[in-house]
Amino acid sequence: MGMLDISVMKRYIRMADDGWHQGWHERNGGNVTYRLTKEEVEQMRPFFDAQPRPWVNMGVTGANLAGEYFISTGSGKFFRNVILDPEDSLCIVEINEAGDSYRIVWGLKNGGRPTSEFPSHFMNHSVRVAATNGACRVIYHAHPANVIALTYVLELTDREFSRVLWKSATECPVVFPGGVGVVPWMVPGGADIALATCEKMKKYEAAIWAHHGLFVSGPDFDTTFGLMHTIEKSAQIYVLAMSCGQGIRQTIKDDELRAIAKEFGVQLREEFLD
Ligand code: 2HA
Ligand code: ZN
Repeated sequence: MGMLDISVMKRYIRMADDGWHQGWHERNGGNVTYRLTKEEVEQMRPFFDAQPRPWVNMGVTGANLAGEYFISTGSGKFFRNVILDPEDSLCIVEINEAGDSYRIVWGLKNGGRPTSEFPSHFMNHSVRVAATNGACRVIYHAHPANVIALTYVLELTDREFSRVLWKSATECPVVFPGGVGVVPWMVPGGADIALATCEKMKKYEAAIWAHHGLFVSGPDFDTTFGLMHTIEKSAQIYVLAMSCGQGIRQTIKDDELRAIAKEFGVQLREEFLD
């Protein structure tokens, strides 16, 4: 029995590998963080380093995440390599009591630090934990090609993207009835994109980063990966349909979206409907 035999670690690694196989993680693209439950932390504690690494101030504060632990991909690490050597690619970090610093307690055995987007992930965990009464555990960022392609041709508004995605596959309004947010192009890795994403994630479970990728959240790996997958597949269908060269001849009508919502008992964001 070791760290890599623990169920949550296996499921985290499988998600990273699934993302690689989907083609969403060229080179070191993308990152994923998972907020461990108290029980999972206790399962893992025997395998933590005898000496944790020094505290690192994040420049952002999430008071509701004080004392939490996260699994994170490492900065500059490739999703493709996670399955080969998790202890080189991943780390577990502990958050201090002020909620403004982390320290590595396991992993990144050859050195390194958590993902360059860790401040973004951390702040978005803080926002989503508040928005979901503590249910949110996963923040996942990837570079799915069809979603990115649409940011070159659609109007960069929450309404436009939500409508196109809802109408490009019938299950979409059921999977993300709240719609998706759109963040304009920004420099990655900094505080500005973190703050802009947080503003969207107060309302939505997913935010598109123009000309860059997609940022999603959820309570577990299956739901979060499934949300990324569903949004990207819907974008792919729209791209395929437009690629036929004659435009969209027919699509799901707004009242049909309302009918789906009624049947499946979900609340669509009404302001996005005509
Ligand atoms: O990890 O995807 O946005 C590399 C990135 C940064
Ligand atoms: Zn990225």
